[in-house]
Amino acid sequence: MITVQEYLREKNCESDLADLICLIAEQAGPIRSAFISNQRYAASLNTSGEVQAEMDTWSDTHISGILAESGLVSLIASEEQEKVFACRNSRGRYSVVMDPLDGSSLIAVNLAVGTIVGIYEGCSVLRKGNEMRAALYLLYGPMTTLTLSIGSGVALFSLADDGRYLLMEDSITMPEGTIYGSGGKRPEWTKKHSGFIASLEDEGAKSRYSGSFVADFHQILKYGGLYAYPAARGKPEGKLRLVFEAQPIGFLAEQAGGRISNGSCDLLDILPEDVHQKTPIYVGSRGIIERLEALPE
Ligand code: FBP
Repeated sequence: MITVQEYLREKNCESDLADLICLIAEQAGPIRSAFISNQRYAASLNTSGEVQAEMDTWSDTHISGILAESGLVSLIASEEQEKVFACRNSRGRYSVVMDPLDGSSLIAVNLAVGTIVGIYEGCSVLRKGNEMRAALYLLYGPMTTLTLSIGSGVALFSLADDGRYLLMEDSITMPEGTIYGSGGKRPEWTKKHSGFIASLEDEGAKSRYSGSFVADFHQILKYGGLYAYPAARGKPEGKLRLVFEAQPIGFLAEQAGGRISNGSCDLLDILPEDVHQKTPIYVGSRGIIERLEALPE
């Protein structure tokens, strides 16, 4: 079983990008260890007006601190920080966008949560997702796993007891599957969304929705199907963030042969106007997304 370092070398990944990816992956240990003493909600709101969990702010401060000291990063944009952070005296080649702790509402009930990261070359974060240089997520479930793409397919690594990330699966392809998970309140779903979910259910699709985007996506990556957090009546922008959540996950989905959409077009082609911009999200098997986009509004 090869390590993530060996995998990145074999893929001729630039050494500073490989160093950055491994540095981020190494934070899974400290983050997992912090769960036990950070179970409550903080008294603060993030820019999206959501109450921050203690682990949201703990992970944000921890990862941002590590990145700022690394000399590899020039800009950091985080779901938990209002402003984009410019790393002092850094000639770092990369800019990082991140959701430091996705699914934080599940920590207190001990369900799988994760960290989502997108990496761009250069010093700007308002970029189209298809310009991403690499994307990854750490999943804190029964195992700690790293799902990664540097633009040449998707690979899955598992954290071993000795701290090494070992390759479990390479060149992952998302199958056409039959599971679905949809966020939002059903009475507030649009007619198009309700109809589409009903059509999947009529075909025998099974519901799988945990409340953690990264954990639910990981299931879709493995078995195929659909994760959706749609627009709601009177809330056309949906809930999740384009830059921190949709683009990195979308980059991985499309590297595995899947697709990401806002219901009518590819989210990786959208240029964000604001780092905290929200968007309806549909991510999953290519066939399912193309069927959705072919439907009239
Ligand atoms: P954060 O925890 O990073 O804010 O993520 C948002 C999120 O928790 C997703 O992980 C999840 O899919 C969704 O919101 C759950 O929303 P809801 O509680 O409305 O179903």
